Amino acid sequence: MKKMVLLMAAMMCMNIAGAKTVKKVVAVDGACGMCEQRIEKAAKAVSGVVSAEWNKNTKKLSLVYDNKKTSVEAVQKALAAAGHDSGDYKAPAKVYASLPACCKYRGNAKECNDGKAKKTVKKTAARKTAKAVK
Ligand SMILES: [Cu+2]
Repeated sequence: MKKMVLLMAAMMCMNIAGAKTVKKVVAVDGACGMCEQRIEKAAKAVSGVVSAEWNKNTKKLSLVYDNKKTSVEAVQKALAAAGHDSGDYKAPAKVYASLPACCKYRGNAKECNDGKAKKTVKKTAARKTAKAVK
C-alpha cells in the first residue's frame, strides 16, 4: 500500500516536472458564433496554447496548452481583454460595450441566433411600418 502511494506520488511529480501539454475546461461567457470565433482566436493568440474550442451551448472552453509557457489565468486574462468574462477575470466595461449587440451575454440579452437576430429586428420594424401606414 505504501509502495503504491509512493509510486503515485512519484508519478505525479514526474508529471509536473516533465509537463508538456495539459487539458483544461474553462467556463467563458459568450453568446453566439461570433463569440466563439473571438474567444477561440483570443485563446489561441496566447503563446503556449495548442488548441481552444469554445461551445456556445455549454459556455465552456476546452483548452490544451503547454503549462510551462502559459496558464489558465493567462488565457482568461486574454479572453477578458477580448470582451469575454471568465472566472475572476472580467472584461473591461469599454471592451464589453464595444461588442456587437448580438454578443452581449450579461443580463438578459441572450436572444442572439447568429445573424437571425438582425432579420427579426427588420421584420418587427417592417410590421411597425405597416401598422403605421394603416
Ligand atoms: Cu457573439
